[in-house]
Amino acid sequence: MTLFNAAEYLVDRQDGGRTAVVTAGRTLTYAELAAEVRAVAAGLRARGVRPEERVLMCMVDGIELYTAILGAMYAGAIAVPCSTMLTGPELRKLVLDSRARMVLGSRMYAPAVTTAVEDAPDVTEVIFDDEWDLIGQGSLDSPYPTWPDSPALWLYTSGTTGEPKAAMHSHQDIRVVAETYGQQVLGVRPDDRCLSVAKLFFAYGLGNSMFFPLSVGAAAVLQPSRPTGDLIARLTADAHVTLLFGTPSFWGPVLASQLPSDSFSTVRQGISAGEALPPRMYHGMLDRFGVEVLDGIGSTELLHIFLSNRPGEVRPASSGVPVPGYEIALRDEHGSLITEPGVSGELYVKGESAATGYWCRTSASRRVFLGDWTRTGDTYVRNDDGTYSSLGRTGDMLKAGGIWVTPSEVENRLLEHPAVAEVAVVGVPDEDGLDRAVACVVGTPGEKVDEDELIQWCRDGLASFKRPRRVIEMTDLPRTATGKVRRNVLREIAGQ
Ligand code: 3SK
Repeated sequence: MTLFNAAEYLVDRQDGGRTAVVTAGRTLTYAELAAEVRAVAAGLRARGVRPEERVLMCMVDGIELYTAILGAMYAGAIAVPCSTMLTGPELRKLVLDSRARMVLGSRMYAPAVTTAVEDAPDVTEVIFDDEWDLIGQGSLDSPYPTWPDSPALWLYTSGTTGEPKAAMHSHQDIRVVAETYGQQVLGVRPDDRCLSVAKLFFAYGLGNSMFFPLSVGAAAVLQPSRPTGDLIARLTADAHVTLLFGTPSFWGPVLASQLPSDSFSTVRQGISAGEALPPRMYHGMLDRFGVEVLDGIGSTELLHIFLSNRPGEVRPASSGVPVPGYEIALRDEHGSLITEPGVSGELYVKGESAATGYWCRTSASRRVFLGDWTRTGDTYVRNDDGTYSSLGRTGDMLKAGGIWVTPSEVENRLLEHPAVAEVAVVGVPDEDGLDRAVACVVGTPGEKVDEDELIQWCRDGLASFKRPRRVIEMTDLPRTATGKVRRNVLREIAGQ
């Protein structure tokens, strides 16, 4: 069988003199990156990590994490980058579940990492980034002879509720996403500089900052901190960023900020995923900053975006059309295919980058991975022009007076009000067990959130039954590590 190693594919095919990774402290050319990846691969091997064993990482975005992911894959091991936002006990679940052989950590996460590995039976060693000499020395001259289907990468996902489970990706999945969405939709090219607000432990961030740029000889710009609008704008200008990857929870505050209109003048394309991009944000970024933001939807299970708008052809309030190489279907609650536009159903996707399943979660795998098709758990509708629009997570819809209401429709109306910076609408049962729409609102700085006014605003702009019955003002919306609103938490808060 033909051999294929994704790390070799990413670091070894480019002109060695080109810039590959830019950080505040160091910049690496492709030749330097390849040497560091070979060194880490040799170090992991020398310390006993065998092919297909798991190397779990809880590390800040930077050159060590970058080379750890690539080095593990180069050595034939499985890279398991984990969220740095987890507590020690949460991280421990992933260490035990993955049966990681080695754990790599950033020193700043030492308390969580130490709790996580205590008495973990399979962990033989923990190495922090300030001990990098332990694995960053030798050189593994050729990659482990992996096949396209060999396991390369596990990414833990828990959706917005649920227990974490590892979606298992093989080496070929990485090439597939780079050559479909990365190259055919974004048209990533050697002179691009990619900056992602989503970190490397998230599938979205990994594609944005590693798979797409390295697949064509472009550069990734990494930054370790919380991605505020000011910081990202400064970095965009300093590093001449051309592709800027965000989420609605980033674009919203950028629009609420005082940033000057030329803040993103080097950016040729903005990209958004994680949640549907409200049209107000699409228009705001275009009108104020001249940045067209392409909205798309992906998933950890498919590794990256499979449904997306196209540059120059954006239909606001939609996730666009299937990415080349992917097929989309909508199915009703009985699994029957929906063929007419305007009828909502669960989004299914078929594509070569689908995970092989969840590690040791047979029943969850059987529910989600159905032969060639993967269930996304998102409710979508096909528009007359062939684009698809999100109606939210299946299960987040609410019934008001017996009629289905889509939270995003009410949220988009509320976002048009100047006092509303962020909002999530959830259904909360009243004393009779009937759903009542509650709007959880984060106010625009300097504006007053007035419950009656916002309810009236919805009455004026929507069918009256869709209006929220209550408005709760909050300082922040609870979000997952990947920026999705945790609606289950909001339902609890609103139900108290
Ligand atoms: O949430 C998304 O839309 C997404 C996009 C790319 C990769 C992974 C995910 C979950």
